[in-house]
Amino acid sequence: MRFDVLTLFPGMFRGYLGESLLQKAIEAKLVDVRLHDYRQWTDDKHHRVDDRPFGGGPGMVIKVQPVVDCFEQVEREADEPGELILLTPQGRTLDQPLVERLARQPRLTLLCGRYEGFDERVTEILRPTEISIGDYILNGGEVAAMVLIDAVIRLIPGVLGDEQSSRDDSFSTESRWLEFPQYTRPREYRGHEVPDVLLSGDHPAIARWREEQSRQRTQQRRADLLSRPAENQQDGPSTDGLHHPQKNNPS
Ligand code: 6GU
Repeated sequence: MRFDVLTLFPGMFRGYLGESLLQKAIEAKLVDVRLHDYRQWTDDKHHRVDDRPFGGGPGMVIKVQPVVDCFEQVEREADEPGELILLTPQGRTLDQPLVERLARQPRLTLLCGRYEGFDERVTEILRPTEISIGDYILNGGEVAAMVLIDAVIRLIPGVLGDEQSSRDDSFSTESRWLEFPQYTRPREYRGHEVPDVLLSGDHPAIARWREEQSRQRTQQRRADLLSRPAENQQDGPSTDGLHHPQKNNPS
C-alpha cells in the first residue's frame, strides 16, 4: 500500500518510519510512504507557504497554491489514483470501521495542515475526505497522519507477524469488546499472582474466562461499545456484532 504524505514538516515522520514494525513492512515492500514538502512547491519569491488571514485574526493560513500544485504533481507521478484525506479537527472521527475501509485502498494521499488551517479553497478544489483523530486540538495534522498510517498498515496482510492478532483486537468490526488481561512470567510478582485458570492447561476454561473478562471490562469501562450498532459487517463472518473469542481458540 502506498501513502503520499504532504506536509510542512517531513522530518516529523522520519523517526516513526524508521521504527521496527513499519521499517520491516517498508523493507518487505508491503508499505511505501513518500514524503512531500509543500515548501518546495511555493511559487512565491520568498518561499512562503502561509500568510495572514483575510479579515484579520490570529495565526497564519496555509496558501492554496503550494498545496494544490504539490498534490497535482504527486498524482501525475502516481500509477493509480488514491483517496485524498485531509487531517483536520473538523473531519469525521477516525474509528476502526473507517480504518478498515481505508486499508482496502491501494493508495492514500494525506494532507497535513497546521491548526489554523488551509485556505478554504484547498477543500473546495480537492474535495478531500476530512478526518479527525479525536475531540482535542493538535498543533498540526502530522501526528494525526501517523496515527492513521499506524492503524491502517497493521491491517495489511503480512505487516503483523500474526494476522489473527489484529482481527481479535478491541474495536475491529469482528471484535467489539475490550481485550482480556494478559500475563507472562513470573507466576508471582510482589505478591500478585497469575490467575490459576491460565496455568491450568484447560483451554475451553481459559477461553470462557477470557471472554468473561472481556465482557466485564467492556461493561465497566466502555458500555457504549455494547450498545453501538454493528457496522461494516459485509466482510466479516460475525453477523451479530459481538466478539466470540472461543471460536478461534484451540480447544
Ligand atoms: Cl487531524 N488535526 C489537528 N490539528 N488536531 C486534531 C486532529 C487533526 N484530530 C484531532 N485533533
